[in-house]
Amino acid sequence: MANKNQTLGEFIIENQSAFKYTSGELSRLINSIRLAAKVVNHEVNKAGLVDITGAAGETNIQGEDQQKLDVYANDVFIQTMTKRNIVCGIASEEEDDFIAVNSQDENNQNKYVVLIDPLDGSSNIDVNVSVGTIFSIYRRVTPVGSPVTIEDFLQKGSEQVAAGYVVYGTSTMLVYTTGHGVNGFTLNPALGTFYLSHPNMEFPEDGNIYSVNEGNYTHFPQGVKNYIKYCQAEGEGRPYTSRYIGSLVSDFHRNMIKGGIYFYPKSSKNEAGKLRLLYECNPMAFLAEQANGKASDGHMRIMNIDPKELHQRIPFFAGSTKMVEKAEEFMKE
Ligand code: AHM
Ligand code: MG
Repeated sequence: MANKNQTLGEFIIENQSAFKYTSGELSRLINSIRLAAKVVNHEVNKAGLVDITGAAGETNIQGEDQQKLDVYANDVFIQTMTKRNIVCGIASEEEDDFIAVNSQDENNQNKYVVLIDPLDGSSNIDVNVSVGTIFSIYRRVTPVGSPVTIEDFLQKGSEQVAAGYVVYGTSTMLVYTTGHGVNGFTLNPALGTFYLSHPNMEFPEDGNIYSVNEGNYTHFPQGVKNYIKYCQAEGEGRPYTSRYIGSLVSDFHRNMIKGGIYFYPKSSKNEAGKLRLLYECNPMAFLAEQANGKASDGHMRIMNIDPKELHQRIPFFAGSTKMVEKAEEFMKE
């Protein structure tokens, strides 16, 4: 049972026995994500102070290479996981191809691959608006001791073993699931420790917040336009209120606490929407379902979609179950 004020470290140990495969490998992996998140958090917090938000490839006054924070976060997560030798493969939104981590070594018994969006919503960094990290963990499907292949990464979301996000916001939180509900931990920056602050997070079944980039309105399919008009019309609990940060993690996080729907539909500008199935939609869908919510592409369950390529994009609707179902009704028309 989740105790408030437990540290994330204590929580991981205590819940290890709840996993089907209890070699401790998944616990070590989540621990390394926790560590990398703290490093990235430290850097994100300094973003306004140092000249770190400059373009990648520039050199700062000390002669150090400047990195954009998204490049920095990518390096931190990849290095933390590869140096500790706890995964056999990593795919990142920032990398063209997946990275094999000693996967051909017979002594490498690591079973997990991680897919990660190291810094999502990075266009918000320069203006001090919250950003996030999203991660998704699968068991490899190819045999241990052989090189990882694309099949290990192109798995349906329903095969996820764990998923989560870090939101670098007014406070920094790590929220994750291993398929037994969703728990949220808040970082105490003075101690560098995450504490369980939000046990058993759940989307309210219904809500009154809709989050979409309405600047794309004229390019949306008719079903989406009609749904937006429905959100704005008088009715039971309506008009809804519109909230859009433009940072998926933050919009999703708020909607999970307050009740709402986030959607990034396809448009005449983006045939498949904008968000990536593997790095963004699947992990958020796993969290949504584990928190009693729902995630769909407007027609079908996100986690049932068979991925075709690493950087595949997909329309995305996620949030309070009744709201997502309502949006799907409009999409059918
Ligand atoms: P990114 O991975 O390039 O940061 O893009 C993903 C982000 C999401 O966090 C956010 O919800 C969306 O893009 C905002 O897009 P837009 O500016 O088109 O509304
Ligand atoms: Mg992203």
